[in-house]
Amino acid sequence: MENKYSYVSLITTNVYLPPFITMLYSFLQTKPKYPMLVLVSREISEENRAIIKGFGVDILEVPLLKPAGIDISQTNYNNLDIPTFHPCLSKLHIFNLTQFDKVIYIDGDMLLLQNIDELFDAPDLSAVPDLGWVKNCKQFNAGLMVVKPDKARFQQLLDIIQTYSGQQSWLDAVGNMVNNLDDQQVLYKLFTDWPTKQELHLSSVYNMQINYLQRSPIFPEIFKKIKVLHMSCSIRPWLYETPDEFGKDCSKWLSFNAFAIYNWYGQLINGCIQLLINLGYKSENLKKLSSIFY
Ligand SMILES: [Mn+2]
Repeated sequence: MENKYSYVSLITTNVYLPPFITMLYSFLQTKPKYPMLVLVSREISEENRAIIKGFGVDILEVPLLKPAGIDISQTNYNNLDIPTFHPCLSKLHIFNLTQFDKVIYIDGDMLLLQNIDELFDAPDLSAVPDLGWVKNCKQFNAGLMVVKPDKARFQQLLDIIQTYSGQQSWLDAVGNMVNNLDDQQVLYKLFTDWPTKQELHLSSVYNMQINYLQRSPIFPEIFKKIKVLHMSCSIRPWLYETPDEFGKDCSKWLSFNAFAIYNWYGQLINGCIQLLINLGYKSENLKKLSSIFY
């Protein structure tokens, strides 16, 4: 019998639709051999679900995964200023999708530049080592993951959320004190031996984080090889009203290389926002997005 494979992504707030649709559009441009399933939380409006489905993908509603102690009935999930609320934890639902033999998870802030169907041949828990955020950290970046869903493992991840959610801060995988319970922190607690499993370490072309590019001496050669670009830092082009405003913030810390790519991505997103508005998308306060990192 043929294996059941699917790409999966996640959206939990309506304001995240523009970058999400930009990812989806770029994904479909690569002519993937397998379908995409979009996980949505109940906060995603009917109108926005219809827009997502209009791209020919399936959607599946999932409950939000969150640290303990938050009253769901009192929470406005589009208000991302709640410090203890971490929508990215809901990404862990991918481990529960046992209707599939294997899934490839893709973050909504990614851009697909080339087809990546070959990753379905990669082993369970393949991902790209995350060398950017902490020196010598050999753990993975959870923006793109190859996962074989497994209910027992999903339960283990839920248990970890429960265990750590009551705490103010704890030691992360490399010994730093952190106070945010995000998807990566939870995954690192379970997959502690990942750094030593070389066979799971994918090439960085499958998850090239934008802030790495400014340090790359071989740019632009490497850009031609990149398959998936990850806008994984705090400057998000869609948060700015004008290119000038955006440029001012970028020039503080991004190299010209990264700025050029960011600017190009910003224009792509703006095009998608226009398309979405034509499809009936209500433009909300995009600046609310600044605290989302998935
Ligand atoms: Mn991301």
